Amino acid sequence: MRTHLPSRKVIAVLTAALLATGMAACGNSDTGDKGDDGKITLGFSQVGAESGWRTANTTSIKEAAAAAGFDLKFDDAQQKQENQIKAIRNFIQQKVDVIAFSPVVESGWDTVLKEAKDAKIPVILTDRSVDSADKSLYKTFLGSDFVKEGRLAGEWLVEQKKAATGPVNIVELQGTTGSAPANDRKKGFAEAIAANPNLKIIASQSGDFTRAGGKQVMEQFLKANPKIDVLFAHNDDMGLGALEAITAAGKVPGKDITIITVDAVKDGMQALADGKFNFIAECSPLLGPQLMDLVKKVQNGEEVPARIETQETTFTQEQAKEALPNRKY
Ligand code: GYE
Repeated sequence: MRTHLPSRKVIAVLTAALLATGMAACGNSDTGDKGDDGKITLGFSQVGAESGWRTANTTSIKEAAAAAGFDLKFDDAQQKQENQIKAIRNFIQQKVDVIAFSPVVESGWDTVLKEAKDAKIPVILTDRSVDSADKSLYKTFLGSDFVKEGRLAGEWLVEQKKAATGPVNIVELQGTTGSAPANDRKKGFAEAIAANPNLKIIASQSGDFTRAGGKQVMEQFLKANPKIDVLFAHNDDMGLGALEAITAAGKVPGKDITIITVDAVKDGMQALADGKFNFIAECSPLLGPQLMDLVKKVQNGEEVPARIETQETTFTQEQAKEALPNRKY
């Protein structure tokens, strides 16, 4: 019987292989290793639960992550940037494979994004963007063009009021102060209505994207301004809150005051179909499937486009009546 002792060469190869395996196990995110269960771990920091849009967005993300077989670590920041920064730091510590988040405000992210980059964890922005000058701090931004939404709302109003000979008084309910959708929708709307000097924004204040905020600020607007012709609300929820204030003030929403909003969630579409709202610029919250696709690509080291824009439309009252029965959220 002959026994084969391993040659020196074979031992050297085996040792090298063992070392390589050991190294891979240490550097989870470096090597694309997916942890013990082989699943991709995604850390997601959500803004909060401030609106119907946000609830639909959270559902979309949770469902898509489950369908993709990811291990999702989900954190709700309750509309606070400090909570989001904490959550991202936790994700870094836990060595998740990919971090995705919807930044509540635009500014103040460079430090934590740099920490993720140093830890070699790719970051994807979804829904809202950041104003960081260094674009290498994140891989891509998936979301809507908020300036366009504001512009579409303004253009519709310009068309409606083209015969106006006197001043048309507009009040504006802004979204969360410092957030990309509030900044951009305000900008797009203002640019569009500049086409008609009769259209004037006489008051503009944040209602924080919530129904309660919309109601409260609209009450103040109504007290301070005897003649309000138009309300532009940066989302459906604030518009829905404002409806209560308008009705309580003895005015008919959709008739005495023209109401334009953004989002097109089910409750907003219902108000539009009922004639209480007059126009909605759509903003889609169903970002989950596209986001998971990007997570997979980024995890595999594939190149992804720097910006992916959501496809959206607008709704009149008639169009809302048609679309409502099939509206999922
Ligand atoms: O329009 C609003 C939500 O960031 C696009 O946030 C999102 C906005 C959405 O609270 O309803």
